[in-house]
Amino acid sequence: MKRVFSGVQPTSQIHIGNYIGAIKRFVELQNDMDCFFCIVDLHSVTVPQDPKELYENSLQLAALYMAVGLDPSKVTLFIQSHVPAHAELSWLLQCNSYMGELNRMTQFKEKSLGKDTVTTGLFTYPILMAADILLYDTHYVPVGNDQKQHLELCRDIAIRFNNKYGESFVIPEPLIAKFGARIMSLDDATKKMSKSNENKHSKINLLDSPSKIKKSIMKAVTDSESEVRFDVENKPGVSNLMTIYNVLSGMSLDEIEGKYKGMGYGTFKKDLVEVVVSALEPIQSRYEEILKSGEVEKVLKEGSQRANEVSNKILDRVKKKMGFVTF
Ligand code: AQP
Repeated sequence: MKRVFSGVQPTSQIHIGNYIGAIKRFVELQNDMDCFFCIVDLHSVTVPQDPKELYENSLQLAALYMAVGLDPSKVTLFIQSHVPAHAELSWLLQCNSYMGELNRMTQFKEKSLGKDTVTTGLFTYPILMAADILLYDTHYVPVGNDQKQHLELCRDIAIRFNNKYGESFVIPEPLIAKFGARIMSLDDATKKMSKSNENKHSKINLLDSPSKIKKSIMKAVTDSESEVRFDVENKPGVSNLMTIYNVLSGMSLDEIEGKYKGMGYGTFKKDLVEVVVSALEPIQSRYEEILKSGEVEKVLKEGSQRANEVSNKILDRVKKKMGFVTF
């Protein structure tokens, strides 16, 4: 069975960009692949976190993973910091990668822009991500489009390591959807929907109430025309809303265009509210049930046990190749 690894940071609330670009796809893969899905808490502390919020967000994300349909009897769900091999392999890979490579990472440039100081962790973040993936002999990594460059770096590091020390790592392939891999911000369709955007109406979180969803969609930027038409270049706002509509309802773009021909944006947006609310309602009620059931802790403990078993073997293999004494 091919292996899949991916992770989400327990930072702030999870939005529909994270869902459509990554988490929804995790659910689609769980029946056919050996999947490891991680709450990447070590990544989240590359920028300041309130300890209480980090704790709560980590458990909430585990409950959300299950609420969207990830079945713990099929997939391994775990918290990154419960598997020390991630940090250890990250160090070994840091000693086999170069400043120049990291200097080229656009996410670091964006996240450090305008800041007086940034942590070294933010700079070396992509190496930790490479360690996460390579530790599980991963074949496929489902991620949003913003992670493409990090995945390329991961592959470069693995290929170079294999050439230097002999076959050590499986070379992973990114799984980036052709459609929905970059959901844009509702207040500025030229930027990706982002957790860190301070405007709460720039995004729809998975746990948002119907009235908040309605407000955010009704406020979403469109353009001065009134035609519901998919044209990313000239109509980025409308095209983004159509993408969300398409992915959450299953209706094709042609069908959406046909349905709203001559009707303007008002009706289209009102229906989109319905589409989003009905897609999120079952997730939200299941989320509440899971939180009450107390099963999150048990799932995470079992997940970390399996993740430790699998990753320790691979770490051992890598350390032997590098010449570390192992017994
Ligand atoms: N807008 C997006 N569209 C599609 N996919 C997205 N992802 C993130 N934003 C979008 C994908 O979600 C997965 C988990 O992301 P993360 O928790 O590691 O992400 P993040 O990139 O920190 O999330 P944000 O919202 O983008 O946070 P900030 O505000 O810090 O920039 C990944 O697979 C990611 O590609």
